[in-house]
Amino acid sequence: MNLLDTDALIIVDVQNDFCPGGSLAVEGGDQVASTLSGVATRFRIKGARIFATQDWHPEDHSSFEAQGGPWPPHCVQGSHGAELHKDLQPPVGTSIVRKGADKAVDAYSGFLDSNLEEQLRRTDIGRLFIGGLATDYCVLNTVLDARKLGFEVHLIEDAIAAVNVEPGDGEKAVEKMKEAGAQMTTVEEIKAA
Ligand code: VGL
Ligand code: ZN
Repeated sequence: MNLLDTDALIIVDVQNDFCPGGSLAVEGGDQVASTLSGVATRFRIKGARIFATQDWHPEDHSSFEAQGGPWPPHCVQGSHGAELHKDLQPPVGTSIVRKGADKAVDAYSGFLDSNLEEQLRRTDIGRLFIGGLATDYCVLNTVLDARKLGFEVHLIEDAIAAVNVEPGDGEKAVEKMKEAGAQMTTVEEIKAA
């Protein structure tokens, strides 16, 4: 595989609250942060675009337990938990995409309630390479929406980690992404590209 300057890397929700020590911690989230940092460097060298999404909720978001939702409070706008993990060092020129700001909508997909599609169309992006957190929620929904929108999608299968509310949720999500036509790639393949 050869990386092109019309490729884009989409780093999904690599934020403190989804990493060990955070309020909705995903096992291995911090490793995903440093792994994707290296991958992003590669994209930068190749002149490809890089996007990093952030879950970006108001304090009373409908997905929080106090509002009857399934999750503890997480990624509250402007909080430490909402910041990108320090081991993810997005190269200069990385575009930040915030979603989940609408109290009423749980925007698991980076394409929902954001301008990600518009940014990709404007710059004529062809292929999307996607990794981040969490496999079974925001990565899954971002990949499914990208496929619906007609993008060629490569899931970086060793740069994701799952919440696993039920054991096996992560694997099931990967199967769904494959069924939707996502191709699988690895960090090693990208670094060799
Ligand atoms: C996410 C649960 C709630 C995610 C976001 O980024 O995967 N999961 N909000
Ligand atoms: Zn959320």
